Amino acid sequence: MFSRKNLPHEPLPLPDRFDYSDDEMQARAGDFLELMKKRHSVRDFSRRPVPRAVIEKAVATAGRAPSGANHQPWFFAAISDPALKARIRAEAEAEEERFYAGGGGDEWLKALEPLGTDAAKPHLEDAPWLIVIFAQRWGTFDDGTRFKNYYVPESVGIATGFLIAALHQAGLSCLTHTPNPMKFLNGLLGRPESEKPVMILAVGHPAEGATVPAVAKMKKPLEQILEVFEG
Ligand code: IYR
Repeated sequence: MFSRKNLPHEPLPLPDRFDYSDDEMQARAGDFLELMKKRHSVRDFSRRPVPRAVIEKAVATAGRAPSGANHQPWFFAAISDPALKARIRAEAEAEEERFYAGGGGDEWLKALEPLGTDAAKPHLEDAPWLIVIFAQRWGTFDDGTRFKNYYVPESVGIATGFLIAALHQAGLSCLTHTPNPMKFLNGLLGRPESEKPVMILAVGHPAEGATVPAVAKMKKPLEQILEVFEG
């Protein structure tokens, strides 16, 4: 996509513009908050399939996120192939077993107690889609030479937020999953050394009887996450 040739700065008129009244803005902000309040991380997935086109739209949404120097330092691998999901599960569970056997350290394991998680990750096969998110630590020009990316974790984090919101808007649930280390995903998915796997997102419909841990409902109140310095 990028070439060594200099791209001049070319200002274009803002292509899209919204012009809501203050009341409309208030209503829309409230509607979106209500929608996002209904997002819950789900650990038990139904095997109901999800059309590929929905996943493609959600990933396209993620690709609209802002990024450092607009380098878009992300790559997504979407997997519905059962054999590949099974291999990812096996590798992830092997890492998780080490983690839960003590590798994670006492403090971390204690912090996870309220979530009720353990090394078993059946969702990696039950969920119809796994989306693996890679961060591109550096990019490569058309001529094969490297260029730097900037604010990579921030950019990929924002894109992942867009992705999760887009999946939720489509009526799907997901679980962010981060086996540690995740290097095995480069091998399984044929991704280059320049890319660091940052997360596996299991995506689908919740299973009948899916639960959420009570602790997940405890969100910090606005007063604890916002201080306003009004003029
Ligand atoms: N990767 C492990 C452990 C884990 C870590 C955090 I931080 C969580 O919020 C949840 C789990 C696992 O997926 O079980």
